[in-house]
Amino acid sequence: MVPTLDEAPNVEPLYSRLRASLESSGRDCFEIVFVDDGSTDGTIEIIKRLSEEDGRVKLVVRSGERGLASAILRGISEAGSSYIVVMDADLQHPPEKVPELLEALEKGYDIVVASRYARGGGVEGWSRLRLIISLGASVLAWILVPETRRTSDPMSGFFALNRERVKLPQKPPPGFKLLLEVLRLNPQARVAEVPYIFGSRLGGRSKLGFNAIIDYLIHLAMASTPLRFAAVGFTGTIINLLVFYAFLSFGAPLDAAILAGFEAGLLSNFVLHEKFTFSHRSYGGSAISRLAKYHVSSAAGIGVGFIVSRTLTTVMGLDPLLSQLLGVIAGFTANYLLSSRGVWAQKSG
Ligand SMILES: Nc1nc2c(ncn2[C@@H]2O[C@H](COP(=O)(O)OP(=O)(O)OP(=O)(O)O)[C@@H](O)[C@H]2O)c(=O)[nH]1
Ligand SMILES: [Mg+2]
Repeated sequence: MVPTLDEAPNVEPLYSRLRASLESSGRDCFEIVFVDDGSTDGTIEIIKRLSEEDGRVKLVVRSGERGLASAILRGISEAGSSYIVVMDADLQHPPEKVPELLEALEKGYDIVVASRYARGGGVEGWSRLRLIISLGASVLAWILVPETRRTSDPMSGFFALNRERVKLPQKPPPGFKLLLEVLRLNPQARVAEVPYIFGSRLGGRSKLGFNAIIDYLIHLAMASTPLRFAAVGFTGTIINLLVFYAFLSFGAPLDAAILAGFEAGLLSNFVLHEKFTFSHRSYGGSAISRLAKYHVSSAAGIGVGFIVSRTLTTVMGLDPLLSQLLGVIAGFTANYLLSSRGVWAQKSG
């Protein structure tokens, strides 16, 4: 499937090369779905003509809707087959690589990423600034969205997937990077890579602007399981303090107020982790057993935080406030790792 927006000089050469590459690999039975968001440069007319000449070319024109990720989702839903390849119209994604992507799907991989950063891949004609931005964006994804670590190029716009085995987002993520969302939603998926050289645009002009960077950062923040975990922890702390204060105001003993505050924060965190933080995973066991385990991981977090804070102050002579802060970070990390790998661990297979 190919999203298009003002790509008039490119669609015909793309069609010819794609067709030649598929046919010479022995694949006659395919469909090329173009999703256009109201091009005004004649793109639509060219694709219409191609579709009249070749029944395997299909055109969807959306009006009133825009956005690359949602256009791709629409294209996938319009396509008739289980094996889907997503690629740009401007020939930066070489059509000659498509058979390799399909072969990997045929071998049983669920997601195949055409990667600029795998051995043998690369980019052509990029300025130093664009290289730095792309590298920075990859590093951020690696840190914030661990599910992307299965590929060297989670921001690729050139990828293939088996629609029967891959869960797609209900709503399009903000911005350009649908693959990142697909990787996040399918932590169990088998991922393969095919290296390629990202060429220069054949014709037309780029739609990638500054807004794409902002959209990407918003997307990363929303897609990041550790950040979600931290945000939920923050709400839990507020609930803890509110319940603690309410208990004290009603004359409860201090110990009871402390424990009630912790338990209320923990329960609310638990519900939010189930419904929000880890909602994209399929995890095992009963809710009761997860709740019990979450008590253990939270207690372990407090224990680790206590030991770190205490050690830094007493043994290393660090400022107590700084030690306590580092203790909080260590405790948070311990709780996150135990929760993510124990309580809500993704079931394999
Ligand atoms: N349907 C649709 N297609 C879009 C939209 N924005 C971009 N595209 C298409 O998505 C593909 C990628 O856009 P590009 O502008 O080439 O982005 P890029 O490859 O990251 O940037 P360049 O290297 O500058 O070309 C192209 O085929 C565009 O025509 C959109 O809002 N709707
Ligand atoms: Mg491009």
